[in-house]
Amino acid sequence: MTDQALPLSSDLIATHNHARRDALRDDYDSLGRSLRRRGIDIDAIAKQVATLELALPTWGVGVGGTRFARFPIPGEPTNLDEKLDDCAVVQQLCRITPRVSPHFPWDKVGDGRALRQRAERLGLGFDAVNSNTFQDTPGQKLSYRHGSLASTDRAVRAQAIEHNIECIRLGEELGSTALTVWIGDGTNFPGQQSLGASFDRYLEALAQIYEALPSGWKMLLEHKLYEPAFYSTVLSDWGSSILAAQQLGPRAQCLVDLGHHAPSVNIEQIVARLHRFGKLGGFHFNDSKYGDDDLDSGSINPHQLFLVFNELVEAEQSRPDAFAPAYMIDQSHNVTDPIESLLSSAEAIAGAYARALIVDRQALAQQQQDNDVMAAFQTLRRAYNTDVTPILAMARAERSGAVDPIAAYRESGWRGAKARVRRATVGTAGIV
Ligand SMILES: [Mn+2]
Repeated sequence: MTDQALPLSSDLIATHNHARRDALRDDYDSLGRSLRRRGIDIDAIAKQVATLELALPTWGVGVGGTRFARFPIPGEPTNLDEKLDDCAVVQQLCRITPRVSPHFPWDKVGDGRALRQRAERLGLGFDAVNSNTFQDTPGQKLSYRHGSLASTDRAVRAQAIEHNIECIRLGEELGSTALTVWIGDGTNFPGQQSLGASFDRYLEALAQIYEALPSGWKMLLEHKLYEPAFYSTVLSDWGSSILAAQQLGPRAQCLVDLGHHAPSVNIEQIVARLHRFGKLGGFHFNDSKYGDDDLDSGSINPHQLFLVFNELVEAEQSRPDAFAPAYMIDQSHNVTDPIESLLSSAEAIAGAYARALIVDRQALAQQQQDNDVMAAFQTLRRAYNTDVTPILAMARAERSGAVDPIAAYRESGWRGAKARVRRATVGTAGIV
C-alpha cells in the first residue's frame, strides 16, 4: 500500500464536521425514527449508500465549453497531474468517487505505472479507459473526417482499431479493466453512406478490438442519437447497441449515457431491458433539458434520476451476481467551478440511490401483482419525497468525508491557492 498524500488537510475536514456534528446527529436520528416506522433501518441504508462508486472523467475537472466558446477560470488544471489532484479533492470530500476514467490520447503519458502509483498516493484508482477516434490528433497519419471504425477506408479503420488496442494496453498499466468506445461516425446527408454497410464495417472493426481484450476486461459500447453527425449515427440507439454487443460476445456490453437519447425516451425502461439480457455494462450520469446538454446530474430532472436508480436497485437486488455496471459522471461544466459541480452531482446521484433503496419493494411487487395502481405509485412517491440528506452526510462523515462538501471545499481555498501556481489556460472555442 502506497503512503497516501491527500490534497486537503484532514484537520480542515475534521473541523468542518465538528461544527456540524450535533445538528447532523439530530437530523439523522429524527429521519431514522421516521424510517423505522416504515420498517426501514437507516443505518443499513447509509451503509449501502457508502458502497456507491462513481468514476470521475479526467476531462470533467476542467472547465468545459460549448461550440461557441470556453471561459476558463483561474486555477483550473492544465495537465493530467493537476487533474488528478482535483479528482482527489472531490474524492476526499464526498468519498464515493474513488476512480478516474482517462481519455486517450488526451491523457497519454509516457509511464503508465508511475501514473498509477501517483494516483494511488492520492487515494485514486483508474476506471474504464476511453478511446478517441472522433477527432484528429496532431501527428496522426490518417484523418477521421469521414469516420473511424466505420470508415469506408480500410486503412483508416485499421488505424482506429490500433488506437483502441493501444488504449487497452495503456489501461492495463493503469489497472483498468474496461474500454469504453464511443465514435462520432455517421452522416449529415441522406445517401452519404450506406446505413447497412457502415454498421457492418463498425461491427467488423469492433470484433478485432474485442479479440484484443485481456482476460477480465469488458468492452462498453456507448450509443448516441446524434451529434456530431446530424442525419444518421452508426451506433445511434440502445437497439443498435445491444445488437452489436450480442454479436460480439459476453464481454461486450452497453453503456447508457443519460443525454444520448431522443427527448422523452423512457431511459429507466432501457435500463431494465439491458439488465434483463445481461448487457447493462455502464452508465454515464448527467442531465439535460433539450438534447445532449451535459448539465449537472439531477439539476433538471431529479425524478428521472430516481426512476433510473429505482431500476438499477431492482436489478442489483434481483440478480446481484450479474450486476456490476461501471458508473461515471459525464458532464461539461461551463459556468461553475468543476469541483463544485462534481460534488453537487455526486450528492444528487447518491441521493437518487438512497431514495431507490428505501422503496418498499415487497409492497410494490404485491401492489403491481394486484394492479393497485395508485398504491404502487404512492410507494415510489413516498420514497422519492423522503429527504435523504442526513443519510448522505452521515455516510460521508463516517468515512472522513465532509458533512457539507461544497462548503468545506470553499473553506479550503483550494481554487484560489491553485490560481497562484497553475498557469492560465486559454479560452478556445468548441471544446468539451
Ligand atoms: Mn458519455
